[in-house]
Amino acid sequence: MSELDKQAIEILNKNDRGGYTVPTARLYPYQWNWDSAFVALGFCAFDRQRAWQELAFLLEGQWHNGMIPSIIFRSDDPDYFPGPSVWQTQSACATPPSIPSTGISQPPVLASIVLSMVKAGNESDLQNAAALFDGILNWHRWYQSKRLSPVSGTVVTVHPWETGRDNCPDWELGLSTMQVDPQLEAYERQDTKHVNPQQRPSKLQYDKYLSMVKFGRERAWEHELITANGPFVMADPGIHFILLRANKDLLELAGLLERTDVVTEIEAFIQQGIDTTNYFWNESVGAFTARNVVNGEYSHGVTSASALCFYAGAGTEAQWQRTVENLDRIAGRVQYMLPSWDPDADDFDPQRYWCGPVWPQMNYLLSIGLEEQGQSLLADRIRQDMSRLIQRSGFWECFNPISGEGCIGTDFSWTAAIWLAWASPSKQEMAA
Ligand code: 9WN
Repeated sequence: MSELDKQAIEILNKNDRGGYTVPTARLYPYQWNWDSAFVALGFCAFDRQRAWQELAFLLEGQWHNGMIPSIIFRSDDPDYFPGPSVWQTQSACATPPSIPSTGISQPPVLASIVLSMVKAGNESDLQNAAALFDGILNWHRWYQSKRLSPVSGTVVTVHPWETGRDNCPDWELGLSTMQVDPQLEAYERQDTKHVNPQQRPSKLQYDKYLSMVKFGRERAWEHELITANGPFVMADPGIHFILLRANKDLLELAGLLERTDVVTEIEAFIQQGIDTTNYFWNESVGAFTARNVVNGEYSHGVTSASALCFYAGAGTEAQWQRTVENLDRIAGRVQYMLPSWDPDADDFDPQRYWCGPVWPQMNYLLSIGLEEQGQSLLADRIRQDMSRLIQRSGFWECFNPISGEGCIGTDFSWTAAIWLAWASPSKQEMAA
């Protein structure tokens, strides 16, 4: 075990709050949805029971309608804004969730991570997966019903925070067709007190994020209503491809668990995902990009989510070919792959959050997909670059793709987990 392997284990143990793990102390003091799924992969390297416990705690936050929220508020921590008193799920919802939370979700990587834990495990892992199966299926049902737009025919998102790629320039399209709520209450941000404000979203972006929260709260968090009439409705290739892959993996899991009763239903979800993939194809960019469902407008750059088409196994040969050409172009512009936003776009910023930095959990998903679809050179580069970034700078939230410096949060859980599960050279030797 290397020194960095030990450090990664220490970080996960340090961020453990007794059954669930915070992404990093102070800046993000709660349980986050997709963070926890990646964290479980990391725990698998040294404590499989703890890994399953992380996921069981995540499911505790599930709503009656199936949604697993983006953040579960087991306490009210003054270090984070907006906390439970802003989301008001307990007072606003007709049937409140058992634990206070946000009223939105996050990318559904859970089914895929559970499947990979089962494949690498034994009979007891299968039993743990069986206990989570219906919860995960109900979450996917929520996407396929409450987040399905009749306008685009795709699953959509109603808040940039729901995409996990919070202030990617993709979302400027949807932000530009909405107004800040004139009755928005005064508020005080906490994030900019913990980290460099230059690396975080702007004040105007926050005003709009909070206007969306106000809209949802005032509609009692009725998700169908928010999807139909919300101030921000966009189609995200990230959620689309992750959900499509998750449905395929859930189907495989159903097979392993002999759940024949749900096979036809999950197959229909997969077909729906395949049939709507073309909605995201942006011919002028040569990649799958986000779209504003309100007016059909396409985003103008290649993102790390664009390249998740390989992970989902979706798109045509020609679309994949053009995507690879774009990835090769980007590889020539940066030292470390894959930046979250196109380095040739005007609004590229290598230090600012989702406007450029490389994100460990994205590299993990991207590399799996590229490898599966025969793009080994790109898959290896993305994995080696992640490994080099952590060896150079440590366990940061994300990294500057040009200088390799770490950005935003330190001692970050998903970075430690991705290291242990996939990027560490000792892990790579074992896999070889
Ligand atoms: C809002 C926790 C989360 C990640 C997201 C990342 C960031 C939160 C924030 O941190 O979002 O959910 O306050 O900026 O964008 O992907 O899950 O690590």
